Amino acid sequence: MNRSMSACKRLFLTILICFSASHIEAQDKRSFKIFQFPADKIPVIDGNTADWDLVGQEYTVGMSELFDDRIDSNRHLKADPRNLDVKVKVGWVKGMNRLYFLYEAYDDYWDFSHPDLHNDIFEIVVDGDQSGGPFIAPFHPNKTLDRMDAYFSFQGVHAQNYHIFTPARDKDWAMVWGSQPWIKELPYANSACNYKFNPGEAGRLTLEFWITPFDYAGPEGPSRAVESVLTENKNIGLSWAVIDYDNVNKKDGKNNGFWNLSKERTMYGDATHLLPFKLMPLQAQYIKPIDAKWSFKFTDMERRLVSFKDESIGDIRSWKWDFGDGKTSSEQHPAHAYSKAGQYVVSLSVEGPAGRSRLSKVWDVSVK
Ligand SMILES: [Ca+2]
Ligand SMILES: [Ca+2]
Ligand SMILES: [Ca+2]
Repeated sequence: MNRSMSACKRLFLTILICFSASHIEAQDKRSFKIFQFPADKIPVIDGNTADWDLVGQEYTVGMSELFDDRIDSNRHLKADPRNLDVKVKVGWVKGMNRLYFLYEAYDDYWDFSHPDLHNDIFEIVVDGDQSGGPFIAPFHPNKTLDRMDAYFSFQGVHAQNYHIFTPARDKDWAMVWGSQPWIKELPYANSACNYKFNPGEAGRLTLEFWITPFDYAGPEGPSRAVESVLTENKNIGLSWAVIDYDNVNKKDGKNNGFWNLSKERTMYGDATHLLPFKLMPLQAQYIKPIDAKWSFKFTDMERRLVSFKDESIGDIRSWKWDFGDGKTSSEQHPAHAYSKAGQYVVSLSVEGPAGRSRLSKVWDVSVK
């Protein structure tokens, strides 16, 4: 009796271990990187790729990462570069809530003469704060809700889907699949495309664009919208799909290929299935070895009390603050009370093995 119980237990444990192992294996552990452009090397949106030359190969996402999910999302079909070959790079600039993309593609048949969705498409889905969850009307948790009510209150509101036409001829550059088409216009997005082929021909296409991800983007327009704040080392949720149409006369509306970065087809409407993309720091060659930086806050305007924060870059051994009123400090993050109202020139000088650096700000610190 005892022996059979323990055999039973062992069998149960084995099954449990096998089940959890296969479950873990099924999880998609991939993550990707977003290149940080230095502020003086922001790409110009002109379809010319030269300003992406500084982005290393480790940032390129190619066909080997994509799944043709018309067949089976767990089967990794081998892409045929004679039919379709795409490379994508993603970038950002610290201080701006924009995602830059470079999309370079070869297609044996560029399908773009129809005015509707029958068009070669680069589809991107972004969830800037990784809120996750469904974001299109058919996936709304309340199935009794009127479909158009769900569309306006929900679709694209906390994560966004762009169908970008490659190329767009006699057509707007993208379809925002949601109730906020204003997000594809300046100052929230911009794009440029470069190609030399006619409909039905083979060739290469370059698409360069940026978008602004939103934590809230409603149908009423930008007045109440909330941009996703992009900060260094943060992950955002992102995925894309390449929809390849290779026959202008195809009447059934079906595409010839649907290559998805996420293994989950429904990433197009459920942000849970997006993949983490990390907003990378600047590469070392774009950072000065020592660079004085600082910020300040009014702690108490009545007492003219200001707190200063050192944000200098590099190995720093000493700090010298000049508050502009004849007083100084050698603390890293000092607080200072001004005795008189006025506009002050404040400077921070820092020193370390790499040398010295000073940053002064003229009249930013003004107290009354
Ligand atoms: Ca460019
Ligand atoms: Ca093709
Ligand atoms: Ca095509």
